[in-house]
Amino acid sequence: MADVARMTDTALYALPETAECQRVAHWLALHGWSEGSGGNFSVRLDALPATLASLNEGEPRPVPMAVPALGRRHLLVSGTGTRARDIAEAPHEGLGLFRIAPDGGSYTFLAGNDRPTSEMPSHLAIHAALVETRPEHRAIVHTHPPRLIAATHLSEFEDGGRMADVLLRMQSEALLHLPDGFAVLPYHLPGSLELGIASAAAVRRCEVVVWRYHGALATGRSLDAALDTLEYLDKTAEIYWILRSAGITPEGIPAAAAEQALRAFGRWDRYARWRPE
Ligand code: 2HA
Ligand code: ZN
Repeated sequence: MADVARMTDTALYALPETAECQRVAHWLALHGWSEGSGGNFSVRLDALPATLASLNEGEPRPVPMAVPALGRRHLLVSGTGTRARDIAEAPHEGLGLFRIAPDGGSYTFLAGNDRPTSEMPSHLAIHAALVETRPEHRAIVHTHPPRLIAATHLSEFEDGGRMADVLLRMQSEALLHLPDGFAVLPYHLPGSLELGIASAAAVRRCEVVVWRYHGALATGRSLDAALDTLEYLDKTAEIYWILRSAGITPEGIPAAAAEQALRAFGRWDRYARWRPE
């Protein structure tokens, strides 16, 4: 038994995605965004090495909403109650590997930590939406960047489109990286299916979803890419609060300059689709 467990851990360690999880968990902790056991992440794997693919599966666990788009696929998921800083050091203890049933109605545990994140409903719903809308996005990072969360408390940002426009016009690179803007969801119960359904609908339109009074999530080709995106966005919130703390209400990049930059990079149409009047 101990030998099987050791072999499984070794196979889990050998996955390139595990190294990615370690790297990103380390940075989430360093940023101070994933405090304690806050935040979670997952990567979708379409194929597994034989050592992992042939493992005995645990009992099927029903999913709160069927996700047929994920049938037969695998998710490497951070575990509930796990710390990012611990996953960085001992990924086999914090990460779990799960297989979705062919009909998308349940999943089974394969290896690692058998208790997935409390936000599993969101991860499942979002991955299902990604398979249909941009299958190259295999990763989801959810974390709690404080400057961004603080901005969701402002009554002037009750309109999420306005919040996205004001923040993204704090810095040219952020605007160019996120021409689709970001969605801001009303407050939902953490871990709820409602939060998952609303998030999955939002990721069909853009790569970042801000959960009001809670945190943010990004999708990406890799966990590193999703973290990059959150870093670009967090930088805008940092600039915004530096100025507000100095008593200045920033006007942001002038509209004409923003348009010029977006047109120069062929991204104007994507921004024009959602920007507030
Ligand atoms: O994992 O961040 O949203 C703890 C959370 C729940
Ligand atoms: Zn959270």
